[in-house]
Amino acid sequence: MRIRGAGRIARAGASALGKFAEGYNGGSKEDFLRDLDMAREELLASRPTAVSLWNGLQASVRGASSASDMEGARRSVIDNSAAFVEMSSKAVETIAKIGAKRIQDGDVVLTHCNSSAALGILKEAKRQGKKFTVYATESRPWRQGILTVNELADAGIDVTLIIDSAVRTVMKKATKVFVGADTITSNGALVNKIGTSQLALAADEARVPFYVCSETYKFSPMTMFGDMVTIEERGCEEVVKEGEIRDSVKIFNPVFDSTPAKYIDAIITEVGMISPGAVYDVMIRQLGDGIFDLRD
Ligand code: RUB
Repeated sequence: MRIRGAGRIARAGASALGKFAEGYNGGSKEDFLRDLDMAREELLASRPTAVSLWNGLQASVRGASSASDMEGARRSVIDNSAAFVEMSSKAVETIAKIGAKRIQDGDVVLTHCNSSAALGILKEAKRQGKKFTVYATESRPWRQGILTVNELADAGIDVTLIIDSAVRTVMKKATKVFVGADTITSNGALVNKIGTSQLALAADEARVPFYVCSETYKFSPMTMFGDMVTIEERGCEEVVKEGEIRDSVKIFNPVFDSTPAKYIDAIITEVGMISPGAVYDVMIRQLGDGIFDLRD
Protein backbone atom coordinates (compact mmCIF):
# COMPACT_ATOMS: atom_id res chain seq x y z
CA MET A 1 0.00 0.00 0.00
CA ARG A 2 3.00 2.31 -0.16
CA ILE A 3 2.37 2.52 -3.91
CA ARG A 4 -1.28 3.22 -4.67
CA GLY A 5 -3.35 3.64 -7.79
CA ALA A 6 -3.42 1.07 -10.58
CA GLY A 7 -1.30 3.15 -12.99
CA ARG A 8 1.47 3.75 -10.46
CA ILE A 9 1.33 0.11 -9.40
CA ALA A 10 1.82 -0.99 -13.03
CA ARG A 11 4.74 1.40 -13.56
CA ALA A 12 6.35 0.34 -10.28
CA GLY A 13 5.98 -3.35 -11.24
CA ALA A 14 7.45 -2.84 -14.72
CA SER A 15 10.34 -0.76 -13.29
CA ALA A 16 11.03 -3.45 -10.69
CA LEU A 17 11.39 -6.08 -13.42
CA GLY A 18 13.65 -3.70 -15.37
CA LYS A 19 15.86 -3.24 -12.29
CA PHE A 20 15.84 -6.98 -11.68
CA ALA A 21 17.13 -7.52 -15.23
CA GLU A 22 19.70 -4.73 -14.87
CA GLY A 23 21.15 -6.23 -11.71
CA TYR A 24 21.03 -9.85 -12.89
CA ASN A 25 24.39 -11.59 -13.04
CA GLY A 26 23.33 -15.25 -13.09
CA GLY A 27 24.32 -17.86 -15.63
CA SER A 28 22.34 -19.00 -18.66
CA LYS A 29 19.35 -17.54 -20.45
CA GLU A 30 17.27 -20.37 -18.94
CA ASP A 31 18.37 -19.37 -15.41
CA PHE A 32 17.45 -15.77 -16.15
CA LEU A 33 14.00 -16.66 -17.53
CA ARG A 34 13.25 -18.89 -14.53
CA ASP A 35 14.29 -16.20 -12.03
CA LEU A 36 12.45 -13.53 -14.02
CA ASP A 37 9.28 -15.59 -13.81
CA MET A 38 9.66 -15.93 -10.04
CA ALA A 39 10.14 -12.17 -9.72
CA ARG A 40 7.06 -11.60 -11.89
CA GLU A 41 4.94 -13.97 -9.77
CA GLU A 42 6.04 -12.25 -6.58
CA LEU A 43 5.15 -8.82 -7.95
CA LEU A 44 1.78 -10.08 -9.19
CA ALA A 45 0.85 -11.40 -5.76
CA SER A 46 1.29 -7.92 -4.23
CA ARG A 47 -2.00 -6.47 -5.60
CA PRO A 48 -4.39 -9.05 -7.05
CA THR A 49 -7.14 -6.75 -8.38
CA ALA A 50 -5.38 -4.25 -10.66
CA VAL A 51 -4.86 -5.92 -14.05
CA SER A 52 -2.63 -2.97 -14.96
CA LEU A 53 0.08 -4.74 -12.97
CA TRP A 54 -0.34 -7.96 -14.98
CA ASN A 55 -0.32 -6.00 -18.24
CA GLY A 56 2.75 -3.97 -17.19
CA LEU A 57 4.69 -7.08 -16.24
CA GLN A 58 3.55 -8.92 -19.37
CA ALA A 59 4.71 -6.00 -21.54
CA SER A 60 8.10 -6.09 -19.77
CA VAL A 61 8.80 -9.81 -20.27
CA ARG A 62 7.34 -10.04 -23.79
CA GLY A 63 9.86 -11.46 -26.26
CA ALA A 64 12.54 -12.24 -23.65
CA SER A 65 12.27 -16.00 -24.19
CA SER A 66 12.98 -15.69 -27.92
CA ALA A 67 16.23 -13.73 -27.41
CA SER A 68 19.29 -15.60 -28.61
CA ASP A 69 21.14 -15.49 -25.28
CA MET A 70 20.92 -14.30 -21.69
CA GLU A 71 22.31 -10.84 -22.53
CA GLY A 72 19.66 -10.37 -25.24
CA ALA A 73 16.89 -11.50 -22.88
CA ARG A 74 18.14 -9.17 -20.14
CA ARG A 75 18.34 -6.23 -22.59
CA SER A 76 14.84 -6.92 -23.86
CA VAL A 77 13.32 -6.78 -20.34
CA ILE A 78 15.21 -3.54 -19.54
CA ASP A 79 14.03 -1.88 -22.78
CA ASN A 80 10.46 -3.17 -22.58
CA SER A 81 9.97 -2.06 -19.01
CA ALA A 82 11.27 1.45 -19.79
CA ALA A 83 8.99 1.61 -22.85
CA PHE A 84 5.97 0.56 -20.74
CA VAL A 85 6.67 3.22 -18.11
CA GLU A 86 6.97 5.91 -20.79
CA MET A 87 3.82 4.77 -22.60
CA SER A 88 1.91 4.64 -19.31
CA SER A 89 2.89 8.17 -18.26
CA LYS A 90 2.01 9.53 -21.71
CA ALA A 91 -1.36 7.76 -21.58
CA VAL A 92 -2.25 9.58 -18.35
CA GLU A 93 -1.31 12.91 -19.99
CA THR A 94 -3.42 12.16 -23.07
CA ILE A 95 -6.40 11.19 -20.90
CA ALA A 96 -6.04 14.51 -19.06
CA LYS A 97 -6.26 16.42 -22.35
CA ILE A 98 -9.24 14.44 -23.66
CA GLY A 99 -11.14 14.44 -20.38
CA ALA A 100 -10.60 18.16 -19.68
CA LYS A 101 -12.81 18.92 -22.68
CA ARG A 102 -15.72 17.40 -20.75
CA ILE A 103 -15.39 19.93 -17.95
CA GLN A 104 -17.30 23.16 -18.33
CA ASP A 105 -17.51 26.35 -16.30
CA GLY A 106 -19.86 25.85 -13.37
CA ASP A 107 -19.41 22.07 -13.16
CA VAL A 108 -19.60 20.37 -9.77
CA VAL A 109 -17.49 17.24 -10.03
CA LEU A 110 -17.62 14.28 -7.70
CA THR A 111 -14.61 11.95 -7.48
CA HIS A 112 -13.73 8.92 -5.39
CA CYS A 113 -10.51 7.57 -3.87
CA ASN A 114 -7.28 8.78 -5.50
CA SER A 115 -7.01 8.28 -9.24
CA SER A 116 -4.14 9.95 -11.08
CA ALA A 117 -6.08 9.60 -14.35
CA ALA A 118 -9.15 11.36 -12.93
CA LEU A 119 -7.10 14.02 -11.11
CA GLY A 120 -5.02 14.63 -14.24
CA ILE A 121 -8.23 15.66 -16.02
CA LEU A 122 -9.27 18.02 -13.23
CA LYS A 123 -5.81 19.61 -13.05
CA GLU A 124 -5.68 20.05 -16.82
CA ALA A 125 -9.13 21.68 -16.83
CA LYS A 126 -7.96 24.05 -14.09
CA ARG A 127 -4.79 24.81 -16.08
CA GLN A 128 -7.04 25.75 -19.01
CA GLY A 129 -8.79 28.29 -16.78
CA LYS A 130 -12.09 26.44 -16.32
CA LYS A 131 -14.12 27.31 -13.24
CA PHE A 132 -15.52 24.31 -11.42
CA THR A 133 -15.63 22.79 -7.96
CA VAL A 134 -14.91 19.27 -6.75
CA TYR A 135 -16.31 17.05 -3.99
CA ALA A 136 -14.00 14.16 -3.04
CA THR A 137 -14.94 11.18 -0.89
CA GLU A 138 -12.84 10.24 2.10
CA SER A 139 -12.59 6.62 0.82
CA ARG A 140 -12.47 4.61 4.01
CA PRO A 141 -10.63 2.68 5.30
CA TRP A 142 -7.34 3.94 3.83
CA ARG A 143 -8.65 7.49 3.34
CA GLN A 144 -7.03 8.04 -0.03
CA GLY A 145 -9.44 10.98 -0.33
CA ILE A 146 -7.05 12.95 1.88
CA LEU A 147 -4.38 12.61 -0.82
CA THR A 148 -6.93 13.69 -3.42
CA VAL A 149 -8.11 16.84 -1.67
CA ASN A 150 -4.56 17.96 -0.91
CA GLU A 151 -3.43 17.33 -4.49
CA LEU A 152 -6.39 19.29 -5.88
CA ALA A 153 -5.98 22.10 -3.34
CA ASP A 154 -2.29 22.36 -4.27
CA ALA A 155 -3.40 22.79 -7.89
CA GLY A 156 -5.62 25.70 -6.82
CA ILE A 157 -8.89 23.78 -7.28
CA ASP A 158 -11.89 24.52 -5.03
CA VAL A 159 -12.33 21.15 -3.31
CA THR A 160 -14.54 19.81 -0.52
CA LEU A 161 -13.96 16.57 1.39
CA ILE A 162 -17.04 14.45 2.18
CA ILE A 163 -17.49 11.20 4.07
CA ASP A 164 -18.39 8.21 1.91
CA SER A 165 -21.96 8.03 3.14
CA ALA A 166 -22.61 11.63 1.99
CA VAL A 167 -22.40 10.59 -1.67
CA ARG A 168 -26.16 10.43 -2.35
CA THR A 169 -26.76 13.79 -0.67
CA VAL A 170 -23.96 15.48 -2.60
CA MET A 171 -25.03 13.88 -5.88
CA LYS A 172 -27.96 16.34 -5.88
CA LYS A 173 -25.45 19.15 -6.46
CA ALA A 174 -23.09 17.24 -8.79
CA THR A 175 -23.03 17.70 -12.55
CA LYS A 176 -20.41 15.02 -13.39
CA VAL A 177 -18.61 12.10 -11.79
CA PHE A 178 -15.01 11.19 -12.70
CA VAL A 179 -13.46 8.03 -11.24
CA GLY A 180 -10.42 5.90 -12.04
CA ALA A 181 -10.16 2.17 -12.77
CA ASP A 182 -8.22 -0.75 -11.43
CA THR A 183 -9.58 -3.16 -14.01
CA ILE A 184 -12.13 -3.01 -16.82
CA THR A 185 -13.63 -6.29 -17.99
CA SER A 186 -14.34 -7.38 -21.56
CA ASN A 187 -18.05 -6.60 -21.08
CA GLY A 188 -17.27 -3.06 -19.97
CA ALA A 189 -17.72 -3.42 -16.20
CA LEU A 190 -15.50 -1.30 -13.98
CA VAL A 191 -13.59 -2.64 -10.98
CA ASN A 192 -12.43 0.22 -8.78
CA LYS A 193 -12.14 1.26 -5.13
CA ILE A 194 -14.92 0.02 -2.88
CA GLY A 195 -17.81 2.48 -2.98
CA THR A 196 -17.45 3.28 -6.69
CA SER A 197 -20.57 1.26 -7.52
CA GLN A 198 -22.69 3.20 -5.04
CA LEU A 199 -21.47 6.43 -6.63
CA ALA A 200 -22.57 5.01 -9.98
CA LEU A 201 -26.02 4.08 -8.64
CA ALA A 202 -26.51 7.50 -7.09
CA ALA A 203 -25.33 9.17 -10.32
CA ASP A 204 -27.75 7.06 -12.35
CA GLU A 205 -30.62 7.96 -10.05
CA ALA A 206 -29.77 11.68 -10.25
CA ARG A 207 -29.05 11.53 -14.03
CA VAL A 208 -25.48 12.71 -13.51
CA PRO A 209 -22.97 11.56 -16.19
CA PHE A 210 -20.54 8.96 -14.85
CA TYR A 211 -17.10 8.97 -16.51
CA VAL A 212 -14.38 6.39 -15.99
CA CYS A 213 -10.81 7.56 -16.61
CA SER A 214 -8.69 4.59 -17.62
CA GLU A 215 -5.56 3.77 -19.58
CA THR A 216 -6.19 0.80 -21.89
CA TYR A 217 -3.71 -1.36 -19.99
CA LYS A 218 -6.39 -1.52 -17.30
CA PHE A 219 -8.51 -3.60 -19.68
CA SER A 220 -8.36 -7.23 -18.59
CA PRO A 221 -7.68 -9.75 -21.39
CA MET A 222 -8.30 -12.64 -18.99
CA THR A 223 -11.95 -11.63 -18.63
CA MET A 224 -12.43 -12.36 -22.34
CA PHE A 225 -11.89 -16.00 -21.48
CA GLY A 226 -14.32 -15.98 -18.59
CA ASP A 227 -11.92 -15.32 -15.72
CA MET A 228 -13.38 -13.41 -12.77
CA VAL A 229 -11.53 -10.39 -11.34
CA THR A 230 -10.13 -11.17 -7.89
CA ILE A 231 -11.39 -8.61 -5.40
CA GLU A 232 -8.68 -7.97 -2.82
CA GLU A 233 -9.80 -8.30 0.82
CA ARG A 234 -7.68 -6.60 3.42
CA GLY A 235 -7.18 -6.97 7.17
CA CYS A 236 -9.58 -5.95 9.94
CA GLU A 237 -6.93 -3.64 11.47
CA GLU A 238 -7.68 -1.22 8.60
CA VAL A 239 -11.28 -0.92 9.79
CA VAL A 240 -11.18 -0.87 13.62
CA LYS A 241 -8.58 -0.30 16.32
CA GLU A 242 -7.52 -3.20 18.52
CA GLY A 243 -9.95 -3.78 21.41
CA GLU A 244 -12.63 -1.54 19.90
CA ILE A 245 -15.12 -4.33 19.17
CA ARG A 246 -16.03 -7.66 20.80
CA ASP A 247 -13.85 -10.61 19.83
CA SER A 248 -16.84 -12.43 18.32
CA VAL A 249 -17.45 -9.71 15.71
CA LYS A 250 -16.17 -10.56 12.24
CA ILE A 251 -14.94 -7.94 9.79
CA PHE A 252 -15.36 -8.06 6.04
CA ASN A 253 -13.12 -5.57 4.24
CA PRO A 254 -13.32 -5.91 0.42
CA VAL A 255 -11.34 -3.02 -1.08
CA PHE A 256 -12.73 -2.92 -4.61
CA ASP A 257 -16.16 -3.35 -6.16
CA SER A 258 -17.67 -3.82 -9.58
CA THR A 259 -19.85 -1.35 -11.46
CA PRO A 260 -21.85 -2.78 -14.38
CA ALA A 261 -21.36 -1.20 -17.82
CA LYS A 262 -24.94 0.14 -17.88
CA TYR A 263 -24.03 2.78 -15.28
CA ILE A 264 -21.04 4.08 -17.24
CA ASP A 265 -21.57 6.92 -19.71
CA ALA A 266 -18.07 6.77 -21.20
CA ILE A 267 -14.56 5.52 -20.58
CA ILE A 268 -11.92 8.15 -21.22
CA THR A 269 -8.80 6.38 -22.50
CA GLU A 270 -5.60 7.43 -24.28
CA VAL A 271 -7.10 6.11 -27.53
CA GLY A 272 -10.19 8.28 -27.12
CA MET A 273 -13.47 8.43 -25.30
CA ILE A 274 -15.25 5.11 -25.79
CA SER A 275 -18.42 3.37 -24.67
CA PRO A 276 -18.09 0.38 -22.32
CA GLY A 277 -19.33 -1.75 -25.23
CA ALA A 278 -16.16 -0.92 -27.20
CA VAL A 279 -13.76 -2.35 -24.61
CA TYR A 280 -13.57 -5.77 -26.26
CA ASP A 281 -12.61 -4.31 -29.67
CA VAL A 282 -10.00 -1.97 -28.21
CA MET A 283 -8.54 -4.85 -26.22
CA ILE A 284 -8.19 -7.02 -29.33
CA ARG A 285 -6.57 -4.16 -31.24
CA GLN A 286 -4.19 -3.18 -28.42
CA LEU A 287 -3.06 -6.63 -27.48
CA GLY A 288 -2.89 -8.20 -30.92
CA ASP A 289 -2.51 -11.91 -31.54
CA GLY A 290 -0.49 -12.56 -28.39
CA ILE A 291 -3.69 -12.51 -26.38
CA PHE A 292 -4.71 -15.96 -27.54
CA ASP A 293 -1.83 -17.49 -25.56
CA LEU A 294 -4.12 -16.98 -22.57
CA ARG A 295 -6.37 -19.85 -23.61
CA ASP A 296 -3.62 -22.38 -22.84
C1 RUB B 1 -6.81 3.29 -5.86
C2 RUB B 1 -8.00 3.29 -6.77
C3 RUB B 1 -7.92 4.15 -7.98
C4 RUB B 1 -7.49 3.30 -9.18
C5 RUB B 1 -7.07 4.16 -10.35
O1 RUB B 1 -6.86 2.23 -4.92
O2 RUB B 1 -8.97 2.56 -6.60
O3 RUB B 1 -9.18 4.70 -8.29
O4 RUB B 1 -6.40 2.47 -8.80
O5 RUB B 1 -5.96 4.96 -9.99
P1 RUB B 1 -5.55 1.89 -4.01
P2 RUB B 1 -5.00 5.58 -11.12
O6 RUB B 1 -5.20 3.15 -3.29
O7 RUB B 1 -6.03 0.79 -3.11
O8 RUB B 1 -4.46 1.42 -4.94
O9 RUB B 1 -5.89 6.40 -12.01
O10 RUB B 1 -4.02 6.42 -10.34
O11 RUB B 1 -4.35 4.47 -11.84
